[in-house]
Amino acid sequence: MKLPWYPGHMARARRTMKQHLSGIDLVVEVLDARIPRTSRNPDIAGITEMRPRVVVLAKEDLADPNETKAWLKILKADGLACYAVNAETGEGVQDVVSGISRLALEIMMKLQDRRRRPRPFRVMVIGIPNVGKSSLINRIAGRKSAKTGAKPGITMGKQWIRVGRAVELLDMPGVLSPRMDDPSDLFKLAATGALTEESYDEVQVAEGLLETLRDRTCHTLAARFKLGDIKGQEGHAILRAIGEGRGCLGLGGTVDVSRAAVIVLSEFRKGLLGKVTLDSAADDQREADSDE
Ligand SMILES: Nc1nc2c(ncn2[C@@H]2O[C@H](COP(=O)(O)OP(=O)(O)O)[C@@H](O)[C@H]2O)c(=O)[nH]1
Ligand SMILES: [Mg+2]
Repeated sequence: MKLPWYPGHMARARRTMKQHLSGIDLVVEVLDARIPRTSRNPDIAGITEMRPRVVVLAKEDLADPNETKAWLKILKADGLACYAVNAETGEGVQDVVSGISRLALEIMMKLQDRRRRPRPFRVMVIGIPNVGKSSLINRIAGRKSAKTGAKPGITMGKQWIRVGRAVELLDMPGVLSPRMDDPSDLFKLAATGALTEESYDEVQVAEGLLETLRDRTCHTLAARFKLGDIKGQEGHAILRAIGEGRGCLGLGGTVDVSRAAVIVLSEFRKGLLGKVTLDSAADDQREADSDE
């Protein structure tokens, strides 16, 4: 798969993020709950210059709940505060806000001990494209405006959103590039919608995805597209059957697999083909164990 837009675009985004990082006390790292490993920038600690971090697994509504539990456990074992949320509906966001406020208080107490002047505690949200950063920021901001209503009084720089009493959140998210070490990373990023459409072949990705779904959410997949027995079937055969069923016909009545692929990817990303996590927590654990 080719990645025409990533290198230049991402290098620029990273520079912008680095500029905003000065004056930031804590970073909220947003990961995609379906790909907690692949959606994480491998150099996250270096990029954030070792600032304290809170991890948010967004799109938890689309991920396998058992995998999400296992991933939260792994992240917590690393000493990170972490939360699973639906950034679209706001489910779980209140816990993130409470967690940030608690950490802010702890860190500010330490700073005060060193006789620093009290100042607002500043937070930045970062993550790869399309992971849910803006949705999360909006949900946090929405909670705040719901609380204060239209009451005038508190004047804030327009770049900052107040969270709790002494915490401010930068309203501009930092964009990071994902892990892209091997083809399976690109497949996962493409399937979940983290890559622009022109950077991958949708038929190839849909076929790979269908084989994963065949093994993971077989009944949901078969019911959704009214398929017969798909056990052991290859991706291209399943895609063809889906195209036929949905009337994706091209010239001369042949099945238009491109159109079928677009349907499969779009329905997967809406969660209509089951709750699926593409990065297995158990695999990550095994890797970590063999590293020791
Ligand atoms: N189902 C679901 N969709 C989400 C969630 N968070 C964000 N989205 C959707 O994912 C897309 C990208 O979200 P956005 O906040 O713009 O991502 P950003 O590029 O990281 O700022 C949008 O269509 C959102 O509605 C979530 O937790 N669950
Ligand atoms: Mg955004």
